[in-house]
Amino acid sequence: MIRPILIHPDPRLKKVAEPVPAVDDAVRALMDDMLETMYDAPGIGLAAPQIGIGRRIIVLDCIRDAEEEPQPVAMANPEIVWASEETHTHEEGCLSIPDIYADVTRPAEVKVRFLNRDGAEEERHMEGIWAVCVQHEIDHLDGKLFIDYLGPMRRQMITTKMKKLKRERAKAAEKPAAE
Ligand code: GNR
Ligand code: NI
Repeated sequence: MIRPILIHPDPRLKKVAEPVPAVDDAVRALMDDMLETMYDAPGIGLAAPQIGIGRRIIVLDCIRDAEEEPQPVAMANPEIVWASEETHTHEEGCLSIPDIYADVTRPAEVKVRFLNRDGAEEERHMEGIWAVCVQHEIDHLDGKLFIDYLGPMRRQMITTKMKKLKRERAKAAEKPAAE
């Protein structure tokens, strides 16, 4: 099931998410909904708070080339257990902040420990766009957005823009165009 994605500002995007006690069928169903929602958007990652669920669950698939096999990954309770000294700057976007892009500097490589879809503990070394994406998603679980890395002026401008976008969307939903 495709779930609606929350748009910033929203108090649910600012909360620290709770760990899942175990990966059960309900968690697996949520992971599947999140992957479906992410592919539909389309995006390369999605965190549960973005669909209003305050649980530490993320999904990602950074394969963007349609010729390549998809590589869906679902993680519960992900933790960065190691980060490289070396950093990389990458232009980031967010499904909760549509059409806004900005450079963010983060560790270039990370090692992430998590529970996989089968509930087994797994560790993955990630680099390139995968490292960018997993750090962006784990930030969501801590109530953090990529615009929090920008200066206060730029962040405020983006927030104002998003409030306007939300108002316009609410209005459009209220008064659907005649068909
Ligand atoms: O789809 C997404 N693209 C993206 C591009 C650069 C850095 C991070 C991302 S994640 C984003 C989807 C999203 O908002 N996940 O939380
Ligand atoms: Ni995001």
